[in-house]
Amino acid sequence: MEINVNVATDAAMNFEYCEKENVESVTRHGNGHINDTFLVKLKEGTHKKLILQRINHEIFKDPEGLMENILKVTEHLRKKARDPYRETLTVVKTRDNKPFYKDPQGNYWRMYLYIENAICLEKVETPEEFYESAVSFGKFQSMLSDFPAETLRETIPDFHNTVKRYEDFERAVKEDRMGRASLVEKEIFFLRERKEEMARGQKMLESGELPLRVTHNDTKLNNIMMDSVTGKGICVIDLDTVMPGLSIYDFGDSIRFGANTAAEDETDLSKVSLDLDLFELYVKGYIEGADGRLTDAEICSLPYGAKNMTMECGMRFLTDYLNGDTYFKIHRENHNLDRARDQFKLVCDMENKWSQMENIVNDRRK
Ligand code: ADP
Ligand code: GN1
Ligand code: MG
Repeated sequence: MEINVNVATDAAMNFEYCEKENVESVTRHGNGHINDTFLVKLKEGTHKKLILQRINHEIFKDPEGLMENILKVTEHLRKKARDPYRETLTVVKTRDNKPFYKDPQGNYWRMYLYIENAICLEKVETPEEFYESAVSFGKFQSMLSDFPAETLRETIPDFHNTVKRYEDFERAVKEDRMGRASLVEKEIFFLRERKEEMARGQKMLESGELPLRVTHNDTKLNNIMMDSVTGKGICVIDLDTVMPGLSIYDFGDSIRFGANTAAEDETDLSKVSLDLDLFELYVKGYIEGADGRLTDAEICSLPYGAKNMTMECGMRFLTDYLNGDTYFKIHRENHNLDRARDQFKLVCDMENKWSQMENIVNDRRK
């Protein structure tokens, strides 16, 4: 359901700083697949720009718990930041001092201070930017290494449990609600062939080979704000999915999105491949940013994290295509199928470059 700007404007009026006569404009903002984001501009005051978001409560079933997580995590990060209002998100409260507003239709809204003089990149423009994003996500990992993970709610249970994701996929094939399964036999076969391999991460977690960490779980390049002058990574945003998880998956999701030579939904698959130079830079930045917190087993499993996140994401897009495009926002017919094919092409390219990926990572082990 597309949210109307007028509904967003009414919601904005419930937050601090947003008296009716002071609001200049409310406009749609950003490119996310899940929430609805708006930029609120004010006529006067210290904070002239604010970010207003409708939390997608079909997907995040416990928006109150989610906001509690975000408050806890941002408080923790704020204590470690040099410039707390730029280096971490600041939740703007409602006038009755709540971290969200629930409108009469049942929509949940939250507001953040706008981070000024910073940009979000949809694709890698220079290798340095990608390196910077790696350092930021690595630091995020290390800054939260002393955070009590057990106090966090699981905002989407089994979010990167690839075994569960595989079961969802097989269910979608079986139900075939839209009659689309026969159109994607090749893609279904592709995933079935890789079922065992996809379960490996979960097994390494259960056996204790890989530790449970506080992770971001959506480490796309566009979830980092970069300083528009220095190009340095300043703030990790989009904290809805911060919960316990695997560090190799945070690493992997960044590679999936940022080291792809094409966009996530490119239809010309000849353009899709893994950029090994960017992969190498990200390995370097992530390990440096994590500042000694990653175990040897985690470092060794980074290539697997990249491949498995790409496979899982492709599988989620394909599942959504089979289910009738109910989860990810789509902007054209077959958009989810295009995205899935793109991810599977990237997986194939990683398989071709596997020994090079392993060598790059091995060179960084102590
Ligand atoms: P989604 O979950 O839909 O991806 P995000 O929280 O990532 O939502 O926000 C979408 C976009 O809004 C971001 O890519 C960024 O451009 C912008 N944005 C979000 N929070 C802020 C902020 N505090 N300051 C400035 N821009 C922001
Ligand atoms: C979604 O909201 P956005 O666009 O940052 C999704 C991620 C996927 C990503 C694919 C909560 O992220 O898991 O990797 O799309 N977020 C959720 O682009 O499912
Ligand atoms: Mg985002």
